[in-house]
Amino acid sequence: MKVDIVSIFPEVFDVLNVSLMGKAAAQQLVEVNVHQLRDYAEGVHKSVDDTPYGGGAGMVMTPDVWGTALDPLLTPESVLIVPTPAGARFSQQTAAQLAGADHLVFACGRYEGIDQRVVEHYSQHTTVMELSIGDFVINGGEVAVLAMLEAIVRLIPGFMGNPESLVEESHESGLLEYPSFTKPRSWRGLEVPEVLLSGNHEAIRQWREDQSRARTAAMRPDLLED
Ligand code: JEK
Repeated sequence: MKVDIVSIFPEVFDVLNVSLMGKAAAQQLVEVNVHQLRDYAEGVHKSVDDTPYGGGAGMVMTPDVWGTALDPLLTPESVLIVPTPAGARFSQQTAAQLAGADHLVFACGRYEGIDQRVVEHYSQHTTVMELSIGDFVINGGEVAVLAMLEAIVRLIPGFMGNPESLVEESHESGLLEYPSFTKPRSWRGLEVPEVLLSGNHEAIRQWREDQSRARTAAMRPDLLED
């Protein structure tokens, strides 16, 4: 998979060279290229934003600079992803879908976001997805891209030779995870639940299912509504 990221803060993505993404790159499963949007801006000020038509607070990123940056990156096979608080919710299902793509391009906005004509224009040429990582507001697309990419890359077939945990994930029925325990058996007066030491695999499976249901009811009752 090839990934291009366009941002006015490309140094944010230095973090991709560590841990998870670093291993994916070493295995040559993913190749990430980060581009400075300002390199495509004109004039001495290299301005990338302007005041919003219709008025209102803040600035909007101009379509011309985004067009100049994105034109050479996009082909009809690319998927253009635009993080925005007004996007569809990015989910595990979205991550699994995008893990099968050959080329992802992420357009990281700042300020109040990107002139909507950028999405309108590229929708005529490629698949464009406006995505949000959750119902809260952050200052730009960069951190959203880091979260999405980490979720996507760990699902690429062959990543870290780790099919087992992914098989378990695919079996999950929309419930929250059961709690996990490791050594020591006793820690600061707190014991590991007895059933996990029993060796009774059916009892363990049943206990974990009960824990998942109870935890989902307490933390995420919305997941049980159907
Ligand atoms: C991309 C710029 C910042 C801040 C104005 C007015 C109510 C806010 C854009 N889950 C997510 N949250 N935030 C983002 C995200 C934020 C971004 C950009 C993604 C580019 N910003 C910003 C304020 C406003 N809005 C109406 C909401 C817009 C995100 C994702 N993914």
